Amino acid sequence: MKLQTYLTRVREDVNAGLIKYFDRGEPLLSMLQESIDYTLYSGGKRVRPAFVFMVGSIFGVPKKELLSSACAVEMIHTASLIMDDLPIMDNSTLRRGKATNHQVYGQATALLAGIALLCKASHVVLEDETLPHKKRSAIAAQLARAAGIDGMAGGQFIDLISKFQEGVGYETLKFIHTKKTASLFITAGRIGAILGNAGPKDTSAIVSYAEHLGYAFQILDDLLDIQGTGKELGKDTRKDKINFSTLFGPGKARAMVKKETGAAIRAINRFSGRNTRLVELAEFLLNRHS
Ligand code: GRG
Repeated sequence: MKLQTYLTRVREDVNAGLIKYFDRGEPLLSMLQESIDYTLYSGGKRVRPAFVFMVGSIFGVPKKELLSSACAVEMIHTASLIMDDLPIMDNSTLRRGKATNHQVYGQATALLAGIALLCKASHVVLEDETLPHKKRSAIAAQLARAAGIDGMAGGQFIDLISKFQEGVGYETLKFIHTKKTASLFITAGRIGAILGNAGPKDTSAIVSYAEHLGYAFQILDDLLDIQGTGKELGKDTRKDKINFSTLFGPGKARAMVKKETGAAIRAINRFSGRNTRLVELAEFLLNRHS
């Protein structure tokens, strides 16, 4: 099966899961649910859930045991996009070619949609009856770590304050990218490894792949931001932000993306024969335009 077909199937499975996990039975909450669904179903690539499925399949985990985690990482990702776009953060008006959540539903509803998604992520895993309790709590701990101060919230904080600081360089950017973006990829990979009862060496190989991939992903995201148009990307472009491309130039940033993608692929050599999808995913992300 071609990667594009695989990703379409992941999107269908994840969309079905996301429908199932929200109750939608309370009319008083319909606007909050609408705000959640607005961003949840606005055309994301679903690469993080795809990564959960890919890692799970390396270790032979049945699809039904991966679904709650795949949906959970997408919920956290969606929450982070809604919050990232808020006026107090990046103040964006466009996301995936549509008005941002707060532009449509207002800031308070958008914030609550983000919080609800964030909490729902661990909720669905902790109540997943296909999984033993020990795995449920191990996965919930990973999700909480990815979202919190050790991950996305911490990375976003440094990203925001670095705009007002002198001398932001390579190390700070690496910190921001690893925390803000790679964390959720690392967690998605770790979860696949937990579900697959992977040993320490296999888990570190997956973590290393995810770290390099997530790092490359953010460098390219920023590069597309300065090179692409808002129309191509479907979001506001921010040419004033400090990142690899603005600091070292687009050529060096592109070279860095290639180098990190190569390192990601090398990290999973040990799964030779079972790693084709992960190699395809890394190459797909390297060649993406949005
Ligand atoms: C709510 C977990 C949480 C954290 C709060 C706002 C915030 C702190 C962190 C922001 C993190 C963030 C938005 C990082 C950028 C990651 C990134 C490059 C996103 C784009 O991912 P794609 O291209 O998006 O996969 P699609 O649209 O395909 O889903």
